Amino acid sequence: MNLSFLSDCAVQDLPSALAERADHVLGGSAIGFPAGSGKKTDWPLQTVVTPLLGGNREMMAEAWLSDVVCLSGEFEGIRWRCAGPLLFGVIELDEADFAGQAGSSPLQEASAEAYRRIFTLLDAQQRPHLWRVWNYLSDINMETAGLERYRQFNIGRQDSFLEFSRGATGNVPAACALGVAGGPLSIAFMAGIHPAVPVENPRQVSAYNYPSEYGPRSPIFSRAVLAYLPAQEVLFISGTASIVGHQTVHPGDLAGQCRESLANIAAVLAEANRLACSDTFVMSELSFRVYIRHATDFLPARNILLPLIGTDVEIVFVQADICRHDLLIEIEAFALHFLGNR
Ligand code: 3EB
Repeated sequence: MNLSFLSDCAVQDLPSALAERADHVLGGSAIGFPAGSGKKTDWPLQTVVTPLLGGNREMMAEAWLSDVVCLSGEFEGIRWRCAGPLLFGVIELDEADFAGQAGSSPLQEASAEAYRRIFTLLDAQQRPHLWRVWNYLSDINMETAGLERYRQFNIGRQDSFLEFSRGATGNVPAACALGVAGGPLSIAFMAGIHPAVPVENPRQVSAYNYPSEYGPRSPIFSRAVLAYLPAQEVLFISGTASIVGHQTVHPGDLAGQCRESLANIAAVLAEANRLACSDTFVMSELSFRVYIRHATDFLPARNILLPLIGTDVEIVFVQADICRHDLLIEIEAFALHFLGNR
């Protein structure tokens, strides 16, 4: 089974881009503001309702494609598809459906429940290893009942990892966690039969070891993972920000944060290349998604990033809130290599 990626496609072009291969679509994401009816796909599609920056379109979509026909299913609100060793799914939970209790907010409960359902599905489908997770929630920096919502999410996420006896350190997926204006807790995930190889950043404390000043429970993600299909190596680089050690650096300085985020990606890339089996991964071949807190920072951020990354690269710019109030930008990336006959 081989994986491919359909990048940055105008949503209205999606049906024709995927014509004849709709049963080969593992899943995908659409970012922007849905125009008109918002037709439902029959494959898992994560819809992220937040402004796209810089394009002339309201919404764009990306999709993961398999060269074999996918199997589809639905489980406790998760829409999923499977192809070969891979499973991709999307779950959306409305916080209003969770009561919350003393010491546990509705968001914390929704987060724990979402991961519980994901782990239950992955175990049942025998693709237990999470490779990559995309988390979106509303008002991520808002404090309710004395705790920032991102920190509430982290409690729920960690609770479920522990409940399912999944380590909360070391072998954990690549991820991102961003804030959008409203809507449900939305989590997309890719998982496999085989565990991914975690990659950390020597310039940063591992997120799962952050000290308690960033919240009562640590975030659970690896800085990157290398994951394997029979003939391919996939590199997922997690959301990467202007953090050195465990501290935010260059607060209030967009240019500084852009450069530091890229220095972190370069460091993760070097670590990944130490472990990788295929040809060296280089910055200019990556597909990037850049999250920018203030839409007005788009042009200056692009003008700083493009000369450093390369002008002929795939980059989608999106407005989203970053999980620390002092972070202005976060960058994630991935690449897909064929394995040689070594
Ligand atoms: C950081 O390095 C920035 O909670 O899943 C990046 C990637 C960040 C993933 C997550 C958070 C997450 O801490 C924030």
